[in-house]
Formats: sequence, C-alpha cells, structure tokens
Amino acid sequence: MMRQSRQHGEASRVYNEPMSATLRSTPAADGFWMPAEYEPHAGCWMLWPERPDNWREAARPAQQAFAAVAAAIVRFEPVSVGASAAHYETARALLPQQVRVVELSHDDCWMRDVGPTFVVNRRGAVRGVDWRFNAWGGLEGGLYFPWDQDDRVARKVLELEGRDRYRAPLINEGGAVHVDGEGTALVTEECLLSPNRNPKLRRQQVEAYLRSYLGVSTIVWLGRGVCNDETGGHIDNLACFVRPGEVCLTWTDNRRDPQYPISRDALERLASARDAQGRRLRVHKLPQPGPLTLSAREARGIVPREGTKPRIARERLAASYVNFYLANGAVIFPLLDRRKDRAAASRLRRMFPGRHIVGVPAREVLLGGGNIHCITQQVPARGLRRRHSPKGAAGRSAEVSALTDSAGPELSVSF
Ligand code: KQY
Repeated sequence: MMRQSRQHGEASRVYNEPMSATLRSTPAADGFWMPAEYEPHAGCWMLWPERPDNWREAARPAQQAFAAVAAAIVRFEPVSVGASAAHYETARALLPQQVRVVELSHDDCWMRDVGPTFVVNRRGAVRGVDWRFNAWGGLEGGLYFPWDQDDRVARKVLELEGRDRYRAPLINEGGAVHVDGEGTALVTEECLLSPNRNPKLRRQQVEAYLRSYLGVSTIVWLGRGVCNDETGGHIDNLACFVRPGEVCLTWTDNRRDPQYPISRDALERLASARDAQGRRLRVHKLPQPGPLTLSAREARGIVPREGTKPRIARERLAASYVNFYLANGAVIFPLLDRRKDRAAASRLRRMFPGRHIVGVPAREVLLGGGNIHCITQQVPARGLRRRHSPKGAAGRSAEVSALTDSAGPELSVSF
C-alpha cells in the first residue's frame, strides 16, 4: 500500500511521504463524504474482546461470538481483526484463516465507535475521520476509564490502511451516525446533544461539524435511542438507512413497553422529515426481540472493577435487530430471541431483496452492551462515484441456504 509517485509513474514508489497524513482541512472542504453502508466495501475491521469487567467468563463466550461474526462476514468481504498482544494467539486460533489478525492495543472492542469513519470523493479516493472518543460519556457517566488506547485505534487503522486522516474536534462515535450516501445523516438528540460528549456545543454547532466531517447537507434528528442503551442513545441500535429514502426502525406494538414511546416518537419524526434530496422517508418497522434481561448467572460471570459501569442481574438489555451489518451482498444480523429471529429474518429479506440474510447468535455481544453493527466498521471500496447516485441500485440475487447450525465460529444461519 505504498504511495505511487505522481512524477515517476505507476511503477515507482516514494518512501518519503507519510502512509497516513493528518490533514488540517475537513472532508467536506476537500470534496469528501461518508458513503452509505449499503455501498460496496473493500473490507471490514473488528477488534477482539477480552475485558473481564465487561465480558463474562474472561470473555470466552464473547470471543466465540465475535469469531462467528467474523466468519460470517468474511464469506462476503475481507475482514481484519485487531487483538492485543496478550490475546493475539487466542484470536488467531479461533478466527478463520481467511481473517487477517493484527496486534492492536485497545481498551474494549467496539470498532464502530473507536475505528475511523471512512469518507470518499468523486475520484474514488478514501480517507478517514478520527473522532475524539471518551468511552460514551467520559467521567460523567462513561462506561470505563481509561480509554486512551481506544482513542488511538482509528489512527492506527488508517496507518494500516494507508489512508489520510482528519482528526475531528468533536467527541463522537461511529455508532452515533448513519448516512444515506446522498447527503442525509440520521442521529439522535439523546446522544449527539448529551452533556457528557460536547457540553459547550449547541445543536447548530454539532450540525456544522456533522456537515463538515460527514459531507452531509441534511440532518434528521430522532429523539431517544433504544431503551436502556448504555451508549446514550446510539442511532445504530434504533434505526438505519435501508437505501436512499428508506429507513428501518426498531419497533414494538406493546404500548406498556418503555420502548413504545421511543419508537413512536421516532416514527413521527421520520414521517415528517425530508431527506437531502427532498424525499419523504418510507419507514420499515422491525419488531424488537424480547424484551430481554441479563440473567443472574450471566451477571456473576463478570468481574466488577472500579471505574467500569457495573452490570446488574435482571437489567433490561438494549436488544435490537436493527444492529445488523451490511456486508457486500449480505445482511449479517444478530440472532437474539428464538421466538422472533425467523420473523426478523423475513422482514430483512423483504427490505433487502438482493442480499443473503445471515443470522449469527449474538446474545454474548449484546451482554457487552452492543451488537454486530457496533463491533464492525466497513472500509468503502475505491472507485469513481457520483455525488448523489440514483435510487434503487441493483443488488445480488437472493439465495436461501440450508441451516448450517454447526458448532464453533462457523455458527451462522442463512435464511
Ligand atoms: O452502539 C454501539 N455502536 C457500541 C456499543 C458499545 C457498548 C459499550 N459497552
């Protein structure tokens, strides 16, 4: 991935340019924007779980689950996993050989939030935004201390990818933003306006940063995130774009469920919103799993530590099927509730008719506070792009595979 010298043609390489320069401008000023997740990927990045104060049984069940997610994604695109020096051997042993494992320090393993948000330009160049990170709220309600290794992950990934970097002045996480790739961002007030992220910034200033660093022109604000979501209301657990003009929203019809007013409010806001292209949004409701709670046995497997948010038995888990990952030609979604997984798969098949629908058992990921979208980060494919592409790009043809319920990291179900 050495840079090509412009003066000396494609064959020669220069060794005196940085692999990843930190740029002083902004993506929007340079003609870059964040593409949608449903656009083509060059690959996917993940991290390896290990903290015993967040993952039960010294993270062993979570490691199996992460390995199954990586195995499901690598069928569709290259996957790289960062693991600490102490856990490199375990990660290498549990992950399929097609997955690249690199030694990478981190505090926890939420690549969506600590990794770079990639941006592209018309000529197909790829760069990355490195947001400031404070473990979802810093010392006032954040989830752990310290978080300095996490805050360095995006920069390291950009060096490994050989991509230039924008260091954004905003405290933000990848899971707090979704985009349609055509000028619209979807966010929540609970998260982006929370006093423990950027207390001095008002809505208009946050919007200005999102415009500059995501290259969007329209921001659709929803209210609160999923009930009891410890990230402070990340959009990626609540709603996402399915394609331009269409949004998937976690849903319950049970008016007594605390999620009901949250989803109802989001639905009303989406119904009255217009995207950057002036379209009204079509909303697909995706019924939530459960409600699910942390069991006493699961809680006992976590080693409490001062400075880390404790996990209490019977607490409600922020479970949502919306927390899926769109790989090239596939939807990798969390299996969370036997009574509802199949219905979720058929809704997803209707939403994404051209993609394989692959379910991966993900309760162990949920126990750590997030899900498949939160532990993954896509790298967009290089290639010429239009600033605003037309609606309805064709996907791959659908395929319904047999159940492949074998043990180990291959464990995933194709619907
Ligand atoms: O929602 C996400 N993008 C991340 C979840 C982080 C949970 C931390 N325990």
